[in-house]
Amino acid sequence: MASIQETQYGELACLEITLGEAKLLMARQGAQVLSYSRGEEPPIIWLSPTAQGRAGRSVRGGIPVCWPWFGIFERNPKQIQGQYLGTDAPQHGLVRGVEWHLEGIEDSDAGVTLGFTAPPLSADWPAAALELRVRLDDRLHIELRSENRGAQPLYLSQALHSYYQVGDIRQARVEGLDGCHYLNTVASWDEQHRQSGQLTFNAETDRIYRDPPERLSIVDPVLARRILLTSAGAGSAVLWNPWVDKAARLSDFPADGWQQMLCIETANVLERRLALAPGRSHSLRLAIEVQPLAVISR
Ligand code: TA6
Repeated sequence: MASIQETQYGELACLEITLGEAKLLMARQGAQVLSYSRGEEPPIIWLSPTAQGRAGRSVRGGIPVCWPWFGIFERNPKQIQGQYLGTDAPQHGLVRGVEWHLEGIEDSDAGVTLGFTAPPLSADWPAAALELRVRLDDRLHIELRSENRGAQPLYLSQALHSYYQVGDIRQARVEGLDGCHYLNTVASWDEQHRQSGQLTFNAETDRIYRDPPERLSIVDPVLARRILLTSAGAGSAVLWNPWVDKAARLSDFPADGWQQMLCIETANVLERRLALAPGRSHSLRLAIEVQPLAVISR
């Protein structure tokens, strides 16, 4: 059975869930995972050392939920833009900074599951329901379920904007994207590229991969571990590291923070946006597992 404690992170009401050697910190605001660690190992999910827990603002790090659009609103497909009647369209959608409702907790020896529902969105967006289920066992499982509660087709883009901790981004690599098409949005939103081999990092990286495989890995020789990501329902993967210059411009982000983090965002964006018929739903799923890297004997 898990231990579940109410706690605070700055202004935010949080839950600290401990199950064996695993520890998870979640904010009710945004149903945002803030941190996730196992035993004495460095955290798996990165939380900025200068992050603030402020009401109404997403915390820098963890797993923010981007919904019902990803990224800059004006970069989204016209069907999505046309659905929103509001005047303020914040980056990454409308649900990161609002209080979600904890529907229930299922706890057993095998693991613990928490279910959250987002508050009804304003009349500026079509009728929809959004749920997040987080399960902690020997892995961390996340499911984001969107349902069209209206009478018209519902278009949306979304991401689990996960910040992973690495020992040194300059020595880390991502396996699994070989052959995938991607946009390098740092340079252009129009030019398609194709990934060749593993992805390594030596500059600001902000890429949208199309049709990624269900399994991706972050190989981290510094921390001697592999973070294995298994997803379902994701038509996109966004890989982001701000590097030196952008890190200096970001809120709640220390100057050298770029060295220890990498975002791999499990997503459906751009031409992989969702189109839900009335009454239909979609689940975006992610499982996060850590494995020791086999030390290659010299
Ligand atoms: O997912 C990558 C990205 O869109 C980056 O371009 C950067 O803006 C990042 O998200 C962080 O966005 P945020 O609004 O959380 O500062």
